[in-house]
Amino acid sequence: MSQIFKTMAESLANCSVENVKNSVRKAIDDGFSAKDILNKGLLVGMDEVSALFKDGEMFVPEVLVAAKAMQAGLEIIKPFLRSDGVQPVGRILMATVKGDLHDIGVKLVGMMLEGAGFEVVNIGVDIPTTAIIEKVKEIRPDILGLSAMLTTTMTSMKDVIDALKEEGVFDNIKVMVGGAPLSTMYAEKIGAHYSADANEAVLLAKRLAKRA
Ligand code: B12
Repeated sequence: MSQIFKTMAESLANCSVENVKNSVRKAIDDGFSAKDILNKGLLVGMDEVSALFKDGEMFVPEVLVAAKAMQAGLEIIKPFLRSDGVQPVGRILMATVKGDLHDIGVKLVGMMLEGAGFEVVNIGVDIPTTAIIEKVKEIRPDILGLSAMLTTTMTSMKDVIDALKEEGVFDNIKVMVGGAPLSTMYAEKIGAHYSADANEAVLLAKRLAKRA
């Protein structure tokens, strides 16, 4: 692996926002692709953060700074993930469900979808079911993307789908779900489509929007 990606991943795990930004900028200047910066640098660093958090070697305040560093890195590569001047291939509304504050993954998925030509409207984290339904009615997206990272919040996805059915809008929309505790089985059970990561999410969205 190139030294620059090693530095990037280490800086992320060390919670150094400035060093992450500098190494991402350097990698761009050195001609590395946004895809490589993401897959070989930033996501490797985030995996390390996840492992340290899981093992109790890193705590919430540090993970928050690492998350800031990740988002700063993503912001720098965002323009390079986009294909400019393309007509939107579909509109996607994205939200992290009620009680859940995780947004790195859902933002990354949103960026990749934008790069694939979708119009993405992300309404943020900890979004109550009623607010999601209101927004669906307002902007009428082709796809609704829901994210949950906690076993305690993933159940809200079913509430959203039940509410879509009650409001009579479920048949006009496809629902895509993602997040660490989810699975194809759970998604199918609640009437949604699952993808494990941002790359798969793009393929799935294209399929759901009947563009692939
Ligand atoms: C960063 C992080 C945090 C940060 C979040 C900062 C932020 N702005 O997002 C902070 C510090 C706030 C946090 C808090 C907490 N966290 Co946390 N967190 C993480 C951590 C380490 C990394 C998550 C991450 O960003 N990964 C990187 C991104 C790129 O990956 P991703 O999120 O999985 O997203 C990808 C896919 O899931 C998918 N995807 C995601 N969303 C969507 C949506 C759609 C539509 C699609 C198609 C795909 C998709 O595509 C993404 C890109 O490839 C995970 C560990 C882990 N293994 O996931 C724990 C983890 C999720 N957290 C956990 C816990 C327990 C908590 C806290 C309860 C801790 C506490 N004691 O307070 C709180 C809860 C706060 C809350 N109410 O939400 C647990 C959850 C356990 C569980 N099964 O419920 C985990 C798994 C850690 C662990 N092993 O214990 N956390």
